[in-house]
Formats: sequence, structure tokens, C-alpha cells
Amino acid sequence: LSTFDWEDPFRLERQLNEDERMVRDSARAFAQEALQPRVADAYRNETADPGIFSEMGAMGLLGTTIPEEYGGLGAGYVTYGLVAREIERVDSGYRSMMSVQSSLVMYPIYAYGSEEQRQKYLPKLASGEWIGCFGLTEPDAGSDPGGMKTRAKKVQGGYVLNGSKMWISNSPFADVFVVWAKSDAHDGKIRGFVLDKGTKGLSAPKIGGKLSLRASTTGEIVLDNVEVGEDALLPNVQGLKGPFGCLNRARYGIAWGVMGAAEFCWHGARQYGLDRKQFGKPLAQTQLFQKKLADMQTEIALGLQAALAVGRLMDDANAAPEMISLIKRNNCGKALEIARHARDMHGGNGISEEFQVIRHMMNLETVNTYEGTHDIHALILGRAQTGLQAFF
Ligand code: TGC
Ligand code: FAD
Repeated sequence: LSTFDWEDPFRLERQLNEDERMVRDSARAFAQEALQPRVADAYRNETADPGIFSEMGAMGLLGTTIPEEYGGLGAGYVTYGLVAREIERVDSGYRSMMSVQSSLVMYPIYAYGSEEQRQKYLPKLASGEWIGCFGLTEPDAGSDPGGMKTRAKKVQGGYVLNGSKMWISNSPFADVFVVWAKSDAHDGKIRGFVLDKGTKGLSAPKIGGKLSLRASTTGEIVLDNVEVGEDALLPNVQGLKGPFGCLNRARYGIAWGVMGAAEFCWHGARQYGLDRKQFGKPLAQTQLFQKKLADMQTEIALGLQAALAVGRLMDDANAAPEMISLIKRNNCGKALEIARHARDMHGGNGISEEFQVIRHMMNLETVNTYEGTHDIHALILGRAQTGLQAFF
């Protein structure tokens, strides 16, 4: 038997190939050098620097799985997950910016778009010159997106869109809006539309006052008689499977990403426990502290192995959406629990921005909710094993 590496209990490192490690290393360097120094101010002031998109683009971190001919990296889903983990090690909001652009904007244009749409949008989204957002959720339709009220009405040469979207990452500074609406020309089925910033009737006010995910900008999308041509319609998908096809990818990335945030909290709590003495000995020398560290190590090691297993299946075109629900739900719930414990283990310092654990904890409340809440994924898994629908 060989030695145990406490930071990498199951030797994840050896389960990656050289290309995956190379992209991971450059994502880690970018995250630590370019993102880490600005996150405290961004979070405190509730501002996201839109310039981050072109910086990520220059590093090849946008559209990791999109083919190179459209400006992507042409890499696999394990690589995409590793990038998400490194970005979210700094902040869930920065990972959000990246994963919306890659999985929720570039992916649908690539998978459901016409060749003209791919050529027009993908290279500029990959470079970060254009910023994208994804509008599915509405004020009265969150967990149940099929209840959306946004409508596309057929007119001569195109469509007129009316409705509003709520809680949309990146929307206040987005150039490209992927919006889902029920279309009267398609029997009321949900269709995707790609809208350009500046189109008459399209606006995206910022939502202020968030106490979570403050380093990512969130807004509404208001569609007030927005007239678009036929070329705005994503031609190759209809029904809820359109947005869900994108969500599968983003949820998968989140399962990796939250493990990065959890690792940060775990390492921080361990170091704090080694440095801080109470009752004449390091906190890390107490049984309760060590039990918490062991729980963190165990959940993170298992969560990463599960994400890797699903990533390999995705790269093999052999993954099912329920597998993604399982890892999204588990890893978000576990990361949130780890962040809460890490906050507690830092004592009073745990509430200070300097130690960062409370920022991760607050962020993970959002991540546990968006892209399907913890309980919604339980219902997806419950339905898969009982055959019984418990949503309504
Ligand atoms: P249901 O009857 O289950 O399905 C309707 C149609 O959709 C298909 N489908 C899927 N296709 C591909 N992948 C999946 N994961 C799919 N899930 C369902 C299904 O086959 C069916 O197709 P068809 O052809 O038969 O019509 O739909 P339902 O209305 O009963 O849905 C129930 C439920 C709860 C599963 C679903 O609505 C759900 O997942 N709700 C959660 C909503 C959600 O995740 N919203 C996310 C908004 S975007 C976001 O949060 C971005 S934040 C990003 C960031 O900032 O990082
Ligand atoms: P609800 O659906 O109203 O849920 C409230 C509670 O009820 C939850 O606990 C839920 O689990 C529970 N619940 C709901 N239905 C059931 C049921 N049948 N049985 C039992 N319990 C149930 N959306 C986008 O489209 N694009 C984005 O870019 C985006 N970014 C976001 C960024 C942030 C910061 C946030 C907070 C949200 C974002 N969202 C985005 C929206 C997000 O996906 C929704 O908030 C999420 O899907 C939950 O919907 P809801 O907020 O309407 O909550």
C-alpha cells in the first residue's frame, strides 16, 4: 500500500489525462491571479466586472466543449467540470458568469441553432466580446417553467415577444439573450429565441439587494412587444427539452464547481484549526474539530468521484439527466453544509470577509436553489425510481 494524500484521498489527479490537467492548471492560475484579488470588492459592492468575460475568453475558458471551428476549446465534459471547480474555488458568482455563457447560451446556439446563428454568435461569445444570458424563469414560473407566460406571436416575417423573465444571470450587461417563450405558431409549444441587445422593447433592469452571489450580476428581462425576424428562432428544438438540454450541462458543471467552493472552505477550516489555540492546544487537536474535517474530506472526495464518473459518461454520450440531478443535488447540499461548518469552525472570524468562508456559504444558498432546487431534484429522482409524479 502507498501513502495517503489528505488533499486528494482517491488520487483524482491520476484519473485525469494530460490535456485535462493542463487546462485545469491554466484555469487555476487564472482564477487565483485574475479573480481572487478582485472578489472581495466585487462582493462588497455588488458589482461584476464585465471585462472578466474577455479575460476568460482569452484563456479559452468560455465554450470549453464547443468545437474549435466556432471558437470553442473542443474539449470534453471532464475538462469543463475541472474549469468550473477552479473558478468556483474563488466564487460561485464567477462560475455562474462562465457557466451561463458556456452551457446556457453557447450550447443552445450550437445544438439548436442554424449555421448562420452559429457563425454570427459563437466566436464572439467564445472570445467574451459578447456576453450572453438565458431567460427561462419568470416571476410566476420558477420550479415549474412549463407555466411560463411569455408568448411569441407570429407576424409577417417574424415574431412579436411579450413577457418578463426574473432572476437572470448576466442580463443587465448582456449582448445576447437566449429567451424561451410559448409560440402560437407552434401549437403553444416552448421555443427558443436569440435576441440582440438594443432591440426595441427589450430591457434588462438589474436586481439589487441580493445577499448572496453578489459578485455576479442578476436582472430581469422585460419583453414589451419585441419584434424579431424569423432568423431569431432557434430552429432545431421545441418543447421543454430545449432549455432542459442546456440545464443538463450547466447542472453538471455546478456539481464540480461547488466542490471547488467546498474545498476552499475545508482547507481554510483545517488551517485555521492548526493556527488557532484555545485551552492550550490547537483547535485541530480536538476530537470535534477532526470529526468535522473528516466529514468534509469524505464528502468532497466522494462528490468529486461522482462528478468525474458522470463526466466520463457524458464524454462517452452515455449519461442520463437523472445522474446529473443526483450529483447536482448531492454536491450542492454537501458543499452548503461544509461551508456552514467551516464558518462555525472559524468562530467570530468566520463572519469576516477576510476569511471568505461566509461569502462561500452565502453563495451556496443560491447554488442550492438555482438550476433546480435541492427538493426539485429529489422529486426528479423520486419519480425515476417509483414511476410516480409528485410535482403536482
Ligand atoms: P417533464 O414532463 O418532466 O418534461 C417535459 C419535457 O422535457 C423533457 N425533459 C428533459 N429533457 C432533457 N433533459 C432533461 N433533464 C429533461 N427533463 C425533462 C421531457 O422528456 C419532456 O419532453 P417531451 O418531448 O416529452 O415533451 O416536465 P415537467 O413540466 O413535469 O417538469 C418538472 C421538473 C420539475 C422536472 C422541471 O420543470 C425542473 O427541472 N424544474 C426546475 C427548473 C429549473 O431548473 N430552472 C432553471 C432555470 S435556469 C437557471 O437557474 C440558471 S442559473 C445559472 C447560473 O447563474 O449559473
Ligand atoms: P419556487 O419554484 O417558487 O420554489 C420555492 C420553494 O418551493 C423551493 O424550496 C422549492 O424546492 C419548493 N417547491 C417548488 N415546487 C415544489 C413541489 N412541487 N413540491 C415541493 N416543493 C416544491 N433562472 C434563469 O432562467 N436564468 C438564470 O440565469 C437564472 N439565474 C439565477 C441567479 C440567481 C442569483 C438566482 C437566485 C436564481 C436564478 N435563476 C435563473 C432562477 C432559478 O432557477 C429559480 O430561482 C429556481 O429554479 C427556483 O424557482 P423559484 O425561485 O421560482 O422558486
